Amino acid sequence: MREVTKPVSRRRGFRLATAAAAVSLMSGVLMTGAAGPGAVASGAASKYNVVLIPGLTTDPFYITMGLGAKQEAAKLGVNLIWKGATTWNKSLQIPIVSATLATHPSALLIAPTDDVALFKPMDAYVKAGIPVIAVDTTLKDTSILTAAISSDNYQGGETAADAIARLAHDKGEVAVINVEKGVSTTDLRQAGFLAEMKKYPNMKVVATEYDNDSLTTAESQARALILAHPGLVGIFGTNLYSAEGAAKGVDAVGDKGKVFVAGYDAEPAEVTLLKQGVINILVIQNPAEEGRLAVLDAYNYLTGHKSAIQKSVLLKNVVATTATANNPAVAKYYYKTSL
Ligand code: T6T
Repeated sequence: MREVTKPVSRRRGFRLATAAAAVSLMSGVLMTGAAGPGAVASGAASKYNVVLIPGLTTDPFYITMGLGAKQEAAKLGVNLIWKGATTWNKSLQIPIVSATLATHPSALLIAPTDDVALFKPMDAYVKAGIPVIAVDTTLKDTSILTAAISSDNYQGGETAADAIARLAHDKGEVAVINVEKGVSTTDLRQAGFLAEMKKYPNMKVVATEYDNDSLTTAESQARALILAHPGLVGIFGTNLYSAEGAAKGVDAVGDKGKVFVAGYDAEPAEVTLLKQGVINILVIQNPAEEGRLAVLDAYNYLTGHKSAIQKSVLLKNVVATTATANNPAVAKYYYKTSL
């Protein structure tokens, strides 16, 4: 029988769960179960168990996404289960995705760590009649997805290129420190950066490194890049760990203000480096909103309001520079570190 709940509009503002929520904050487990306005009756155990599998559970980007998802779940009366690997690694994520299918959740929200390797394990849900929503990263073949929610990653890469060019007066050598190939978000950021750099005839991209999401690897790569390329004026770190590692490498060799760093994301250590002028610009995403929309899409699907779901959403980025780092309009987007 079809549910009689009304579809919940995606435009509705971001609202914190209040008294209704008996929210469990334990990692890897159920995070809510209380009813919100327009959702299941207060006190009733939710019949919807929605699983959120992030790229990794320890990354403030995904923690902030988890918070947004948790708040929306509390409002809608959905049980949210948060689980995943503690490091970025498809061979760790795939078994978690596959094992979770045996629990028969109502919906899967997932940031796939590889745009091809995760297809099969995600498709197994679809074959079992469970909707799958990609949040942050996505697949190459999106045909199995109920929805995909991300940021404008290509535009973020372009912004990073323009920022370094401006700081370096449109000339010099630059490098990219990326995560690994096959990650939809960071691949697009790199593509946007490389394409935008072509607009500057006196600038040259001399290297692209892959750090496997390791801050310490990114740091040594930055040091090595600086040694190998005396004309280096900028590094683009395509995600949180790449950016923070790049900045630490630049700082360690005393090249702050000589090698400009454009980074992605905004966890506390990055924000400190931004304020110190080691990182010059951060492209910040809105992971809380991504999490909120993913839960909402799942809810609308499960309650028979599929027409309220937008198949593909790209959220706008926010840019922070050393000059604007303390501006509350920017600072409100800084990431959280605990659920
Ligand atoms: O930049 C985010 C996310 O968007 C990306 O897909 C993977 O890296 C982060 O989680 C930051 O570490």
